[in-house]
Amino acid sequence: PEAPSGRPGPTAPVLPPCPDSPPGLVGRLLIEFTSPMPLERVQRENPSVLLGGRYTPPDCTPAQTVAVIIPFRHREHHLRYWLHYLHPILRRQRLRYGIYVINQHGEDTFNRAKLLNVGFLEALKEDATYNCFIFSDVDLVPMDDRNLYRCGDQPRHFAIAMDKFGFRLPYTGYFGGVSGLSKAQFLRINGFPNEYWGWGGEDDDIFNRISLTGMKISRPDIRIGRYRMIKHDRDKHNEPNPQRFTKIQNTKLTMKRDGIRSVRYQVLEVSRQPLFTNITVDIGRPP
Ligand code: UDH
Ligand code: NGS
Repeated sequence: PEAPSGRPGPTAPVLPPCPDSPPGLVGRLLIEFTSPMPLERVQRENPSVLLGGRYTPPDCTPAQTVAVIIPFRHREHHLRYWLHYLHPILRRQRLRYGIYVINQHGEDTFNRAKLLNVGFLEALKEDATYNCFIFSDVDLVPMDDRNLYRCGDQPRHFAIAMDKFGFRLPYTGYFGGVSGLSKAQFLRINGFPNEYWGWGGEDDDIFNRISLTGMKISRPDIRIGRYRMIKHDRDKHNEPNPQRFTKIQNTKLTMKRDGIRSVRYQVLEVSRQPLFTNITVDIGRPP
């Protein structure tokens, strides 16, 4: 029913805007990857997450809608830890969000940045209101819930103090691991490159795109941007790409033709799981 004012009545209360600093954050977290993490347990412990890994705060209206995009192949046990740790954190951060796992079909060479482009487009097909995109590796878990997974007026780099780098940036222009761009920022750089097959360089190309369009990376405090990475061996079919060094020299030329406006792929399956949406995609193979 509608109230006389024309606003929604008592059955649809208008919630206040979510606060800039969410109450109930706990700060530094204990993160470990030793005890096994069955998916059934993670599902049981996150009953407020809706099908497909969607969540909306019950007590306030968030300013943004956040799509979390995870590039993926054969990392099921990492994903279980990621979901176990991240869902409660994102809830405490009072985010309206959805989790999209972009699963590369087949055994051809892995292509992280192209999968992230697919995630951007497919998330928007699911919900056109997404206006903030967080791109996260599946093996990175923040150690502090004050590292807010939101977008700002500049592209954001979240994973700035990883355990494997001694809790420092490995180099000033590092933009790997976990990053976030608003929809407008992402479109302004023509998205991410599609032509980095195998390991390395694609994050540096993204950094170049951001710099070349006159934007600046924003980062959290070094004490807050801490991460644990799940230790793992090198994956099959993701060998270091020997072309990466020359490619990152040419971003200025290639970013106009290679990006979100030119990405070609075929979605094979969209499966809404209790804690995430799994999108299996054929992205082709290197030329
Ligand atoms: N990814 C997959 N499956 C793969 C390859 C990559 O899911 O087969 C995803 C995953 O989200 C991963 C991300 O892409 O977190 C980045 O790839 P990566 O984890 O291979 O990159 P990283 O730098 O490791 O973490 C490189 C190999 C390190 C070997 C270390 C040996 N001790
Ligand atoms: C740089 C890579 C990046 C990579 C970073 C950290 O050298 O893609 O190392 O790598 N750039 C090039 O290869 C051009 S890591 O230590 O995580 O394996 O993200």
